[in-house]
Amino acid sequence: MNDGSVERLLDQLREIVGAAHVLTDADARAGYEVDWTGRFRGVSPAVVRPGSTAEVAAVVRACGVAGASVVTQGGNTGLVGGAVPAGGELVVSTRRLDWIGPVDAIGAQVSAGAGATLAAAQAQAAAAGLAVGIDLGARDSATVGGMVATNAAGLNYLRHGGMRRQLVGLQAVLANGEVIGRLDALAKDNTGYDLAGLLCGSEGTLAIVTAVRLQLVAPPRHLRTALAGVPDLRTAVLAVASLRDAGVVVEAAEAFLDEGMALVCRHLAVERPLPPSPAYLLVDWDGDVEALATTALGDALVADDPSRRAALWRFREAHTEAVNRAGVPHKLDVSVAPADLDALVAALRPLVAATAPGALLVVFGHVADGNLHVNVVGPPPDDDTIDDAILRLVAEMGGSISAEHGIGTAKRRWLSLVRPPAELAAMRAVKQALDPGGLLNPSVLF
Ligand code: 2HG
Ligand code: ZN
Repeated sequence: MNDGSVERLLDQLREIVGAAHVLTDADARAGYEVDWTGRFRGVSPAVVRPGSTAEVAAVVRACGVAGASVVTQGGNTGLVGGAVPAGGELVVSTRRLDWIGPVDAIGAQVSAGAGATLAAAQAQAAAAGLAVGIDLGARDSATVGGMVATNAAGLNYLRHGGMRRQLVGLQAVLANGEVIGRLDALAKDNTGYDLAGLLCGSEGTLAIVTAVRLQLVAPPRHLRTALAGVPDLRTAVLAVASLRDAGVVVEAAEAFLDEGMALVCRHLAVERPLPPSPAYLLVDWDGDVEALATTALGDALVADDPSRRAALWRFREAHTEAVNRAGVPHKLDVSVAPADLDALVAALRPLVAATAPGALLVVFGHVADGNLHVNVVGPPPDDDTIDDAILRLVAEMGGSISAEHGIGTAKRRWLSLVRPPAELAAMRAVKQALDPGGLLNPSVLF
Protein backbone atom coordinates (compact mmCIF):
# COMPACT_ATOMS: atom_id res chain seq x y z
CA MET A 1 0.00 0.00 0.00
CA ASN A 2 1.27 3.50 -0.74
CA ASP A 3 1.16 6.27 1.85
CA GLY A 4 -1.99 7.82 0.40
CA SER A 5 -4.02 4.62 0.56
CA VAL A 6 -2.77 3.88 4.10
CA GLU A 7 -3.95 7.34 5.17
CA ARG A 8 -7.35 6.79 3.50
CA LEU A 9 -7.73 3.44 5.29
CA LEU A 10 -6.75 4.94 8.66
CA ASP A 11 -9.38 7.66 8.17
CA GLN A 12 -12.02 4.98 7.55
CA LEU A 13 -10.88 3.07 10.63
CA ARG A 14 -11.14 6.27 12.73
CA GLU A 15 -14.72 6.63 11.48
CA ILE A 16 -15.49 3.05 12.57
CA VAL A 17 -13.84 2.82 16.02
CA GLY A 18 -13.25 6.47 16.92
CA ALA A 19 -9.97 8.35 16.49
CA ALA A 20 -8.87 7.55 20.04
CA HIS A 21 -8.80 3.86 19.18
CA VAL A 22 -6.55 4.04 16.14
CA LEU A 23 -3.03 4.24 17.51
CA THR A 24 -0.45 5.47 15.01
CA ASP A 25 2.02 7.13 17.33
CA ALA A 26 5.20 5.01 17.62
CA ASP A 27 5.17 5.12 21.44
CA ALA A 28 1.53 4.05 21.62
CA ARG A 29 2.15 1.21 19.15
CA ALA A 30 5.36 -0.02 20.76
CA GLY A 31 3.83 -2.46 23.26
CA TYR A 32 1.83 -4.14 20.48
CA GLU A 33 4.80 -4.55 18.16
CA VAL A 34 6.93 -6.84 20.31
CA ASP A 35 6.12 -10.06 22.12
CA TRP A 36 6.59 -10.68 25.83
CA THR A 37 10.02 -12.30 25.43
CA GLY A 38 11.38 -9.54 23.21
CA ARG A 39 12.31 -12.10 20.54
CA PHE A 40 9.57 -11.37 18.00
CA ARG A 41 9.01 -7.89 16.62
CA GLY A 42 7.40 -6.06 13.76
CA VAL A 43 6.30 -2.59 12.75
CA SER A 44 2.65 -1.80 12.15
CA PRO A 45 1.05 1.21 10.45
CA ALA A 46 -1.49 1.32 13.29
CA VAL A 47 -3.15 -0.51 16.16
CA VAL A 48 -6.94 -0.56 15.88
CA ARG A 49 -9.00 -1.17 18.99
CA PRO A 50 -12.60 -2.01 18.07
CA GLY A 51 -15.21 -1.96 20.84
CA SER A 52 -17.76 -4.43 19.47
CA THR A 53 -18.14 -7.37 17.09
CA ALA A 54 -19.83 -5.03 14.60
CA GLU A 55 -16.81 -2.73 14.71
CA VAL A 56 -14.46 -5.67 14.17
CA ALA A 57 -16.52 -6.67 11.13
CA ALA A 58 -16.41 -3.14 9.72
CA VAL A 59 -12.63 -2.94 10.33
CA VAL A 60 -12.08 -6.26 8.54
CA ARG A 61 -14.24 -5.16 5.59
CA ALA A 62 -12.35 -1.87 5.26
CA CYS A 63 -8.99 -3.65 5.44
CA GLY A 64 -10.17 -6.20 2.88
CA VAL A 65 -11.16 -3.49 0.39
CA ALA A 66 -7.83 -1.71 0.95
CA GLY A 67 -5.88 -4.98 0.68
CA ALA A 68 -4.29 -4.37 4.10
CA SER A 69 -3.62 -7.53 6.09
CA VAL A 70 -4.17 -7.69 9.86
CA VAL A 71 -2.79 -9.53 12.85
CA THR A 72 -5.14 -10.08 15.79
CA GLN A 73 -3.78 -9.52 19.27
CA GLY A 74 -5.37 -10.27 22.65
CA GLY A 75 -3.24 -10.01 25.80
CA ASN A 76 0.00 -10.45 23.80
CA THR A 77 1.11 -13.29 26.07
CA GLY A 78 1.75 -15.76 23.22
CA LEU A 79 5.25 -17.19 22.97
CA VAL A 80 5.55 -18.04 19.26
CA GLY A 81 5.34 -14.59 17.68
CA GLY A 82 1.80 -15.18 16.40
CA ALA A 83 0.33 -11.86 17.52
CA VAL A 84 2.98 -9.33 16.52
CA PRO A 85 2.95 -7.63 13.10
CA ALA A 86 5.88 -9.64 11.72
CA GLY A 87 4.98 -8.74 8.13
CA GLY A 88 3.97 -5.12 8.74
CA GLU A 89 0.29 -5.98 9.30
CA LEU A 90 -2.21 -3.70 10.98
CA VAL A 91 -2.78 -4.84 14.59
CA VAL A 92 -6.41 -5.46 15.58
CA SER A 93 -6.44 -5.48 19.37
CA THR A 94 -9.38 -7.25 21.01
CA ARG A 95 -8.71 -5.83 24.47
CA ARG A 96 -11.71 -3.50 24.48
CA LEU A 97 -14.04 -6.48 23.94
CA ASP A 98 -13.73 -7.23 27.64
CA TRP A 99 -17.32 -7.76 28.74
CA ILE A 100 -18.30 -10.81 30.80
CA GLY A 101 -21.86 -12.09 30.94
CA PRO A 102 -23.66 -13.52 33.95
CA VAL A 103 -22.90 -17.14 34.82
CA ASP A 104 -25.61 -19.55 33.69
CA ALA A 105 -25.68 -21.63 36.86
CA ILE A 106 -27.94 -24.33 35.39
CA GLY A 107 -25.76 -25.06 32.40
CA ALA A 108 -22.53 -24.02 34.19
CA GLN A 109 -21.54 -21.74 31.32
CA VAL A 110 -20.46 -18.16 30.81
CA SER A 111 -20.07 -15.91 27.78
CA ALA A 112 -17.34 -13.31 27.52
CA GLY A 113 -15.91 -10.89 25.02
CA ALA A 114 -12.67 -12.01 23.40
CA GLY A 115 -10.72 -9.36 25.32
CA ALA A 116 -11.81 -10.47 28.80
CA THR A 117 -8.82 -11.82 30.69
CA LEU A 118 -8.72 -15.36 31.98
CA ALA A 119 -8.47 -13.95 35.52
CA ALA A 120 -11.69 -11.99 35.01
CA ALA A 121 -13.49 -15.08 33.71
CA GLN A 122 -12.13 -17.09 36.65
CA ALA A 123 -13.40 -14.47 39.12
CA GLN A 124 -16.84 -14.42 37.48
CA ALA A 125 -17.04 -18.23 37.66
CA ALA A 126 -15.81 -18.31 41.27
CA ALA A 127 -18.47 -15.83 42.35
CA ALA A 128 -21.03 -18.38 41.16
CA GLY A 129 -19.29 -21.28 42.92
CA LEU A 130 -17.80 -22.60 39.67
CA ALA A 131 -14.41 -22.52 37.96
CA VAL A 132 -12.85 -22.23 34.52
CA GLY A 133 -11.28 -25.60 33.64
CA ILE A 134 -8.08 -23.88 32.52
CA ASP A 135 -5.46 -21.95 34.41
CA LEU A 136 -2.14 -20.51 33.31
CA GLY A 137 0.57 -18.28 34.67
CA ALA A 138 -0.36 -15.42 32.31
CA ARG A 139 -3.94 -15.41 33.66
CA ASP A 140 -3.95 -11.66 34.43
CA SER A 141 -3.15 -10.68 30.83
CA ALA A 142 -4.11 -13.61 28.60
CA THR A 143 -7.51 -13.05 27.02
CA VAL A 144 -10.14 -15.72 26.52
CA GLY A 145 -10.33 -14.89 22.81
CA GLY A 146 -6.60 -15.35 22.38
CA MET A 147 -6.76 -18.54 24.40
CA VAL A 148 -9.42 -19.91 22.06
CA ALA A 149 -7.54 -18.75 18.97
CA THR A 150 -4.44 -20.59 20.18
CA ASN A 151 -6.23 -23.50 21.90
CA ALA A 152 -4.30 -22.71 25.09
CA ALA A 153 -3.72 -25.55 27.55
CA GLY A 154 -1.99 -24.57 30.79
CA LEU A 155 -1.72 -26.21 34.16
CA ASN A 156 -4.89 -28.31 34.41
CA TYR A 157 -4.79 -29.94 30.99
CA LEU A 158 -4.51 -33.42 32.46
CA ARG A 159 -7.75 -32.80 34.36
CA HIS A 160 -9.93 -30.75 32.00
CA GLY A 161 -8.16 -30.65 28.63
CA GLY A 162 -7.37 -27.55 26.60
CA MET A 163 -9.44 -24.59 25.49
CA ARG A 164 -11.21 -26.56 22.76
CA ARG A 165 -12.69 -28.81 25.43
CA GLN A 166 -14.10 -25.80 27.35
CA LEU A 167 -15.62 -24.23 24.29
CA VAL A 168 -19.40 -24.34 23.95
CA GLY A 169 -19.56 -21.76 21.19
CA LEU A 170 -18.04 -18.58 19.87
CA GLN A 171 -18.67 -15.56 17.74
CA ALA A 172 -16.16 -14.63 15.05
CA VAL A 173 -15.64 -12.33 12.11
CA LEU A 174 -14.58 -13.99 8.86
CA ALA A 175 -12.16 -12.42 6.39
CA ASN A 176 -15.11 -11.23 4.29
CA GLY A 177 -16.53 -9.36 7.29
CA GLU A 178 -19.39 -11.83 7.93
CA VAL A 179 -20.14 -12.68 11.56
CA ILE A 180 -20.56 -16.38 12.38
CA GLY A 181 -21.16 -18.50 15.47
CA ARG A 182 -23.48 -18.70 18.44
CA LEU A 183 -23.20 -17.90 22.12
CA ASP A 184 -26.31 -19.60 23.45
CA ALA A 185 -26.63 -22.21 26.16
CA LEU A 186 -27.06 -25.17 23.84
CA ALA A 187 -25.22 -28.07 25.44
CA LYS A 188 -25.46 -30.30 22.38
CA ASP A 189 -25.31 -29.42 18.69
CA ASN A 190 -24.15 -31.83 16.00
CA THR A 191 -25.26 -29.98 12.89
CA GLY A 192 -22.34 -30.40 10.53
CA TYR A 193 -18.82 -29.02 10.60
CA ASP A 194 -17.75 -27.85 14.06
CA LEU A 195 -16.64 -24.36 13.07
CA ALA A 196 -15.93 -23.29 16.65
CA GLY A 197 -13.65 -26.31 17.04
CA LEU A 198 -11.94 -25.44 13.76
CA LEU A 199 -11.35 -21.79 14.67
CA CYS A 200 -10.02 -22.90 18.06
CA GLY A 201 -6.28 -23.29 17.53
CA SER A 202 -6.32 -21.64 14.09
CA GLU A 203 -4.11 -18.84 15.50
CA GLY A 204 -6.05 -16.01 13.92
CA THR A 205 -5.56 -17.34 10.38
CA LEU A 206 -9.22 -18.15 9.66
CA ALA A 207 -11.27 -15.54 11.54
CA ILE A 208 -11.13 -13.05 14.38
CA VAL A 209 -12.75 -14.47 17.50
CA THR A 210 -14.82 -11.71 19.15
CA ALA A 211 -16.64 -13.60 21.92
CA VAL A 212 -16.63 -17.05 23.49
CA ARG A 213 -18.98 -19.20 25.51
CA LEU A 214 -17.21 -21.46 27.98
CA GLN A 215 -18.27 -24.55 29.84
CA LEU A 216 -17.40 -24.16 33.52
CA VAL A 217 -16.43 -26.91 35.95
CA ALA A 218 -16.98 -27.66 39.64
CA PRO A 219 -14.02 -26.28 41.60
CA PRO A 220 -11.88 -28.74 43.59
CA ARG A 221 -13.05 -29.04 47.20
CA HIS A 222 -9.84 -29.67 49.15
CA LEU A 223 -7.00 -28.64 46.93
CA ARG A 224 -3.61 -29.69 48.19
CA THR A 225 -0.16 -29.11 46.73
CA ALA A 226 3.02 -31.10 47.21
CA LEU A 227 6.53 -30.25 46.08
CA ALA A 228 9.02 -33.09 46.15
CA GLY A 229 12.51 -33.81 44.90
CA VAL A 230 12.66 -36.74 42.45
CA PRO A 231 15.64 -38.49 40.86
CA ASP A 232 14.23 -38.18 37.33
CA LEU A 233 11.11 -37.35 35.36
CA ARG A 234 10.10 -40.99 35.09
CA THR A 235 9.68 -41.07 38.87
CA ALA A 236 7.49 -37.96 38.60
CA VAL A 237 5.33 -39.52 35.87
CA LEU A 238 4.98 -42.77 37.85
CA ALA A 239 3.99 -40.87 41.02
CA VAL A 240 1.20 -39.13 39.11
CA ALA A 241 0.10 -42.44 37.60
CA SER A 242 -0.09 -44.09 41.02
CA LEU A 243 -2.17 -41.22 42.40
CA ARG A 244 -4.52 -41.57 39.43
CA ASP A 245 -4.69 -45.36 39.80
CA ALA A 246 -5.58 -44.93 43.48
CA GLY A 247 -8.58 -42.84 42.43
CA VAL A 248 -7.04 -39.53 43.49
CA VAL A 249 -8.19 -36.57 41.38
CA VAL A 250 -4.94 -35.01 40.17
CA GLU A 251 -5.49 -31.39 39.12
CA ALA A 252 -1.96 -30.49 37.99
CA ALA A 253 1.43 -32.20 37.73
CA GLU A 254 4.40 -30.02 36.89
CA ALA A 255 8.09 -30.80 36.86
CA PHE A 256 11.32 -28.86 36.66
CA LEU A 257 15.02 -29.58 36.92
CA ASP A 258 17.63 -28.43 39.38
CA GLU A 259 19.05 -25.77 37.02
CA GLY A 260 15.57 -24.21 36.99
CA MET A 261 15.22 -24.40 40.77
CA ALA A 262 18.60 -22.70 41.21
CA LEU A 263 17.74 -19.97 38.68
CA VAL A 264 14.32 -19.29 40.24
CA CYS A 265 15.74 -19.14 43.77
CA ARG A 266 18.34 -16.62 42.62
CA HIS A 267 15.67 -14.62 40.76
CA LEU A 268 13.29 -14.56 43.75
CA ALA A 269 16.16 -14.15 46.21
CA VAL A 270 14.89 -17.02 48.36
CA GLU A 271 16.45 -20.13 49.86
CA ARG A 272 15.91 -23.51 48.25
CA PRO A 273 12.77 -25.02 49.79
CA LEU A 274 14.19 -28.57 49.57
CA PRO A 275 17.65 -30.19 49.44
CA PRO A 276 19.03 -30.19 45.85
CA SER A 277 17.64 -32.95 43.67
CA PRO A 278 18.00 -33.70 39.94
CA ALA A 279 14.32 -32.89 39.39
CA TYR A 280 11.22 -31.74 41.25
CA LEU A 281 7.55 -32.64 41.01
CA LEU A 282 4.82 -30.19 41.95
CA VAL A 283 1.44 -31.83 42.17
CA ASP A 284 -2.05 -30.51 42.95
CA TRP A 285 -4.75 -32.93 43.95
CA ASP A 286 -8.26 -32.75 45.32
CA GLY A 287 -8.41 -34.84 48.46
CA ASP A 288 -6.68 -35.60 51.70
CA VAL A 289 -3.01 -35.68 52.50
CA GLU A 290 -2.99 -39.48 52.84
CA ALA A 291 -3.23 -39.68 49.07
CA LEU A 292 0.52 -39.06 48.92
CA ALA A 293 1.13 -42.39 50.63
CA THR A 294 0.19 -44.09 47.34
CA THR A 295 3.34 -42.62 45.78
CA ALA A 296 7.03 -43.12 46.36
CA LEU A 297 7.53 -39.40 46.98
CA GLY A 298 9.89 -38.90 49.87
CA ASP A 299 10.06 -35.76 51.96
CA ALA A 300 7.46 -33.72 50.12
CA LEU A 301 6.44 -30.26 51.23
CA VAL A 302 2.66 -30.20 51.46
CA ALA A 303 0.40 -27.14 51.56
CA ASP A 304 -3.35 -26.91 51.80
CA ASP A 305 -4.08 -23.21 52.32
CA PRO A 306 -4.02 -20.75 49.42
CA SER A 307 -1.00 -18.72 50.49
CA ARG A 308 1.25 -21.70 51.25
CA ARG A 309 0.11 -23.39 48.06
CA ALA A 310 0.93 -20.23 46.10
CA ALA A 311 4.38 -20.15 47.73
CA LEU A 312 5.11 -23.67 46.45
CA TRP A 313 3.69 -22.85 43.02
CA ARG A 314 5.96 -19.81 42.81
CA PHE A 315 8.97 -22.12 42.29
CA ARG A 316 7.31 -23.42 39.13
CA GLU A 317 5.52 -20.33 37.87
CA ALA A 318 8.53 -18.03 38.23
CA HIS A 319 10.48 -20.08 35.69
CA THR A 320 9.27 -18.01 32.74
CA GLU A 321 10.13 -14.63 34.26
CA ALA A 322 13.46 -15.91 35.68
CA VAL A 323 14.46 -17.16 32.22
CA ASN A 324 13.46 -13.85 30.62
CA ARG A 325 15.58 -12.02 33.17
CA ALA A 326 18.59 -14.09 32.05
CA GLY A 327 18.22 -12.99 28.42
CA VAL A 328 16.05 -13.31 25.32
CA PRO A 329 15.06 -16.99 25.35
CA HIS A 330 14.62 -19.49 22.55
CA LYS A 331 11.44 -21.30 23.64
CA LEU A 332 10.77 -24.77 22.36
CA ASP A 333 7.44 -26.04 23.65
CA VAL A 334 7.59 -29.73 22.83
CA SER A 335 5.96 -32.99 23.79
CA VAL A 336 6.99 -36.63 23.71
CA ALA A 337 5.40 -39.74 25.18
CA PRO A 338 5.64 -39.29 28.98
CA ALA A 339 7.79 -42.43 29.16
CA ASP A 340 10.39 -40.72 26.90
CA LEU A 341 10.84 -37.53 28.96
CA ASP A 342 14.13 -38.56 30.56
CA ALA A 343 15.51 -39.68 27.21
CA LEU A 344 14.64 -36.26 25.81
CA VAL A 345 16.36 -34.43 28.67
CA ALA A 346 19.40 -36.72 28.37
CA ALA A 347 19.66 -35.93 24.66
CA LEU A 348 19.08 -32.20 25.11
CA ARG A 349 22.05 -31.53 27.38
CA PRO A 350 24.81 -32.64 24.94
CA LEU A 351 22.88 -31.21 22.00
CA VAL A 352 22.73 -27.73 23.53
CA ALA A 353 26.34 -27.97 24.76
CA ALA A 354 27.48 -28.80 21.21
CA THR A 355 25.18 -26.47 19.27
CA ALA A 356 25.16 -23.46 21.57
CA PRO A 357 28.24 -23.75 23.82
CA GLY A 358 27.85 -21.85 27.07
CA ALA A 359 24.10 -21.38 26.65
CA LEU A 360 21.77 -21.68 29.64
CA LEU A 361 19.34 -24.63 29.29
CA VAL A 362 16.21 -24.56 31.47
CA VAL A 363 13.65 -27.33 31.15
CA PHE A 364 10.29 -27.45 32.88
CA GLY A 365 6.71 -28.23 32.08
CA HIS A 366 3.55 -30.24 32.31
CA VAL A 367 5.01 -33.62 33.10
CA ALA A 368 1.81 -35.66 32.93
CA ASP A 369 1.21 -34.34 29.41
CA GLY A 370 4.75 -35.22 28.29
CA ASN A 371 5.10 -31.48 27.59
CA LEU A 372 8.45 -29.83 28.28
CA HIS A 373 9.23 -26.15 27.86
CA VAL A 374 12.82 -26.15 26.67
CA ASN A 375 14.27 -22.68 27.16
CA VAL A 376 17.71 -21.81 25.82
CA VAL A 377 19.31 -18.46 26.60
CA GLY A 378 22.50 -17.47 24.84
CA PRO A 379 22.15 -17.72 21.05
CA PRO A 380 21.14 -14.43 19.37
CA PRO A 381 17.35 -14.03 18.95
CA ASP A 382 17.48 -14.29 15.15
CA ASP A 383 19.79 -17.32 15.01
CA ASP A 384 17.56 -20.40 14.98
CA THR A 385 20.29 -23.09 14.80
CA ILE A 386 19.43 -24.32 18.29
CA ASP A 387 15.70 -24.28 17.55
CA ASP A 388 16.35 -26.39 14.45
CA ALA A 389 18.47 -28.92 16.35
CA ILE A 390 15.97 -29.34 19.18
CA LEU A 391 12.87 -29.54 16.99
CA ARG A 392 14.53 -32.15 14.76
CA LEU A 393 15.49 -34.20 17.80
CA VAL A 394 11.91 -34.09 19.09
CA ALA A 395 10.47 -34.99 15.69
CA GLU A 396 12.87 -37.96 15.46
CA MET A 397 11.54 -39.11 18.85
CA GLY A 398 7.99 -39.06 17.45
CA GLY A 399 7.12 -35.97 19.49
CA SER A 400 5.40 -32.70 18.68
CA ILE A 401 7.23 -29.44 17.90
CA SER A 402 4.44 -27.53 19.64
CA ALA A 403 2.57 -29.11 22.52
CA GLU A 404 0.57 -26.05 23.53
CA HIS A 405 1.93 -22.69 22.36
CA GLY A 406 1.12 -23.15 18.67
CA ILE A 407 3.17 -22.54 15.52
CA GLY A 408 2.91 -18.74 15.18
CA THR A 409 5.68 -17.24 13.09
CA ALA A 410 8.33 -18.97 15.21
CA LYS A 411 7.85 -22.58 14.07
CA ARG A 412 6.47 -22.28 10.52
CA ARG A 413 9.76 -23.57 9.15
CA TRP A 414 9.40 -26.86 10.98
CA LEU A 415 5.71 -27.61 10.60
CA SER A 416 6.44 -30.11 7.83
CA LEU A 417 8.55 -32.14 10.27
CA VAL A 418 5.38 -33.24 12.05
CA ARG A 419 2.51 -32.74 9.58
CA PRO A 420 2.57 -34.82 6.36
CA PRO A 421 2.04 -33.18 2.93
CA ALA A 422 -1.58 -34.34 2.68
CA GLU A 423 -2.42 -32.69 6.01
CA LEU A 424 -0.62 -29.48 5.11
CA ALA A 425 -2.53 -29.41 1.82
CA ALA A 426 -5.83 -29.87 3.67
CA MET A 427 -4.91 -27.06 6.05
CA ARG A 428 -4.00 -24.76 3.14
CA ALA A 429 -7.30 -25.61 1.43
CA VAL A 430 -9.21 -24.52 4.55
CA LYS A 431 -7.20 -21.29 4.71
CA GLN A 432 -7.81 -20.64 1.01
CA ALA A 433 -11.55 -21.25 1.37
CA LEU A 434 -12.03 -18.96 4.36
CA ASP A 435 -9.41 -16.30 3.66
CA PRO A 436 -8.63 -16.36 -0.08
CA GLY A 437 -7.01 -12.93 0.03
CA GLY A 438 -4.62 -13.85 2.84
CA LEU A 439 -5.95 -10.99 4.98
CA LEU A 440 -5.79 -12.60 8.42
CA ASN A 441 -2.45 -13.32 10.14
CA PRO A 442 -0.66 -14.01 6.85
CA SER A 443 2.72 -14.42 8.60
CA VAL A 444 1.43 -17.19 10.87
CA LEU A 445 1.34 -21.00 10.48
CA PHE A 446 2.21 -21.51 6.79
C1 2HG B 1 4.10 -22.35 31.18
O1 2HG B 1 3.78 -23.53 31.21
C2 2HG B 1 3.94 -21.58 29.91
O2 2HG B 1 4.52 -21.76 32.17
C3 2HG B 1 5.21 -20.82 29.51
O3 2HG B 1 3.49 -22.40 28.89
C4 2HG B 1 6.36 -21.72 29.19
O4 2HG B 1 7.93 -19.94 29.45
C5 2HG B 1 7.69 -21.01 28.92
O5 2HG B 1 8.51 -21.56 28.16
ZN1 ZN C 1 3.04 -24.41 29.56
